[in-house]
Amino acid sequence: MYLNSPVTQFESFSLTTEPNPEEVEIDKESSYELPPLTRPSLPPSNNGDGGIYLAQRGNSLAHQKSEELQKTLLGHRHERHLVILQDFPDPDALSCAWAYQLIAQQYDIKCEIIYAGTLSHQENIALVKLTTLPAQRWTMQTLKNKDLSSYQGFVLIDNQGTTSGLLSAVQQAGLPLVVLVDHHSLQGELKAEFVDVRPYVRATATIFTQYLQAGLLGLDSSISQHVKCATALMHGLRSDTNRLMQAQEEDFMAAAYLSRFYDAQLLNAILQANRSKRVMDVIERSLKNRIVQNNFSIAGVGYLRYDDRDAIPQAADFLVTEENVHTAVVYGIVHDEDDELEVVIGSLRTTKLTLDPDEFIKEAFGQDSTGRFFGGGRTGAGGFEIPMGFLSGGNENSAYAKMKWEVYDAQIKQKLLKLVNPRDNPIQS
Ligand SMILES: [Mn+2]
Repeated sequence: MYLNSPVTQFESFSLTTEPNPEEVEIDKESSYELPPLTRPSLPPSNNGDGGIYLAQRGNSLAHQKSEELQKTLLGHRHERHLVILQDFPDPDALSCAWAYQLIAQQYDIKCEIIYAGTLSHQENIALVKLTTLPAQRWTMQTLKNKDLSSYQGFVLIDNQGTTSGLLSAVQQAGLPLVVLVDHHSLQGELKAEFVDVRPYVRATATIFTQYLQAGLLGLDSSISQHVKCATALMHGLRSDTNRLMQAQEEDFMAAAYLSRFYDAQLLNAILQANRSKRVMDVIERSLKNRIVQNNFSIAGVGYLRYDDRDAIPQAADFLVTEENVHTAVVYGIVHDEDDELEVVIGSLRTTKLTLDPDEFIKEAFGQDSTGRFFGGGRTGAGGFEIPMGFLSGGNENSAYAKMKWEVYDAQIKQKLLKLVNPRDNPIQS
């Protein structure tokens, strides 16, 4: 039925230009000018091809969500919001937060983009520097000096709070979650006024590009900030889709749209950022220490500095390229010298379509005493973080530090190998 009447179906979902009585009322009240949302252009013809219908369905969801987001933003005009990213933000998160900030600006909503950890990957540092992307690091010390009551809400982008050390502080301060946009699998119950979680979309940048395309922000190539933001989104989209190799139709459509605005030279400059020697050393350790079983490559890399944390996913990216390997897991103990904090951090990369990283990591490591999972994932990639609590620090004695690493290394390997080689499970045998 849909196939026979795709246009009608499509129309009924698309954003209408006819005034919605509710919106008109808001308009009159405040004389606020609504940025017009564009009507999606219809494909020239339809010969009953299911593919076109599918593309339209994705498109109409994007329009429906854009309209909902616009209404939410209208309800929060003149407010101040915190946009919280994962502790170690990646290009997808950073670029989308920026796009969100530019969208929200039109409603006089001031957004501060914050993260608790650090920018570790050389490309992320280059991205932020070269585009002057407005993200700030908020440490626990920063939090203490901030008056959270001056904000009216917070926003989560490309995460659901499980990978941010800032979530508990804003929740304790009573700030409501206004907007949640992500493409990771649903991590649990989070009440937000606006929710757009689409685990089948490969990058949050695809979702945000669809918002832009729907008219939430009219990109203009003569505005340098717009060009830089489009470049950042292109980088986010590419990096979450393994340089578009895992991209699907929606992601390609988003990339095509961004291609009208992005600066190819700037993107090239971001991608040219070199790895530090310390990152190279971590990759070397991962190569040396890896064990390969049943097409899984597993490597513990020992201790690494907080600033080099991103060497772990980079090592996993590398290990998964080996012949006969479909999944790589790399982990190490990340040490934060300032806070004497230690945490086990790991990354998973897979090219196996039937392996769900989110399920795999949850199954391997389970939950902590409060029911929170130690990690999760999205298509092709996942990560985990295991706090070391009482065992943190005290590494002046190198023999002790070595012993500690060996215990964690053995424990993690054991948990992973139970899934990799179910027969090795001592409980079952
Ligand atoms: Mn992402």
